[in-house]
Amino acid sequence: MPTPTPADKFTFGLWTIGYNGTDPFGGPTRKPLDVVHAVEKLAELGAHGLTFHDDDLFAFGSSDAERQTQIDRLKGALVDTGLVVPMVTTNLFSAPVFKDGGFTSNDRDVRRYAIRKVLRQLDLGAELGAETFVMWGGREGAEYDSAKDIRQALERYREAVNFLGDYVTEKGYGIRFAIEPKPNEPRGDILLPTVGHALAFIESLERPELVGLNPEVGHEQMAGLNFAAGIAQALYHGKLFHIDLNGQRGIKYDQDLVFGHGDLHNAFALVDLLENGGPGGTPAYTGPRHFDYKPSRTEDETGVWESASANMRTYLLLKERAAAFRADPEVQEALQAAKVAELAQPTFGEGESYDDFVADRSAYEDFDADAYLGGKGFGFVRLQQLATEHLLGAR
Ligand code: GLT
Ligand code: MN
Ligand code: MN
Repeated sequence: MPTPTPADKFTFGLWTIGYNGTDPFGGPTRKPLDVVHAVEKLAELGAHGLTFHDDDLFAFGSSDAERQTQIDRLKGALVDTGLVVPMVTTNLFSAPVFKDGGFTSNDRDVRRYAIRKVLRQLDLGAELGAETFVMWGGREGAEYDSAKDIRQALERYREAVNFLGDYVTEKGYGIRFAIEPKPNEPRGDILLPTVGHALAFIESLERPELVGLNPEVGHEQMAGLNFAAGIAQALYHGKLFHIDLNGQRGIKYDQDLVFGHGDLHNAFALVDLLENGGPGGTPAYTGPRHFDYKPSRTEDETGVWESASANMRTYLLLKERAAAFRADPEVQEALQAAKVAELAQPTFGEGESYDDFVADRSAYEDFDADAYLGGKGFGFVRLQQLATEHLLGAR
């Protein structure tokens, strides 16, 4: 069984292991988790870092002194354990003031307050050496179409993110922003619901280079989308700034299961992509492997730490399986037969002109399109079966 070490760059949200089991139908099933204990346990399990919302560390409405006490306690635990804080984020969704969102609330005073709350957390993130600031806009959305002018909401979102980009630039903070899409929950419909929506939005910003994505496995899967494929597109656009790993079983409420406890095939494809860069590549992503899961409310504290370990173990097992898949000569042969590498070949020849192309009889006149009826199969199913057998440890 592989053992996690800090070199694996596994990180956890304080709100994940700290989830007390509250859901819309019942209250807590676990007692509050202290941050110092959380850091010590994560270090013991081999994690690299901790991430947190302001309100995870010091309750909403804390005095400056209470806030500082908690920051100092966290700092002490980080020094004692060597854990780092590579990412922070702001809670703009729990307090009643954010019931219609933060950056895009219809209420202008709320929007101004939300941005001030973010600035405080950016200052703290910079102080702790965070490189990424996640923006999950769970309350940025609506239940009713006539209640929200979506175009103006996006304009206010832009205004906020542009302002934050100016802020970190002028302060000289080494922080980039990562937008986390989600289709719904808690709002009926959330703004920037998928990776694709967020990518388009980012291009509309004044400093698009400062803004990327923090896609979450379950959130794309809630929209019925292929997470590994979405990650590949985020990488293609240079926008995979951070990642939230977890598990989800189909299109339903956000489950936040342990990584791999959902669509295991897609988790295998994802780890293969992150670690091996897809066919014939090198690691495609070098940032933190961040787990954003919820230990099920059925678990006691022992179960919390077992589930934290399970995330890391599953990731490492999939990494081993992906390496074995890549190294298998039969897989290499199946990839060849499936022409996977041929897709890297440009469709047009170097310097080929429109006239050259039209004059190429092999492209059309002499091309045997009929050969594809009953012949020229790609063997993709065989390839998928080989992946399945590696995933099952049968090869
Ligand atoms: C919340 C949400 C997560 C986000 C967190 C960051 S908070 O728990 O469900 O997906 O990543 O704000
Ligand atoms: Mn989630
Ligand atoms: Mn998340």
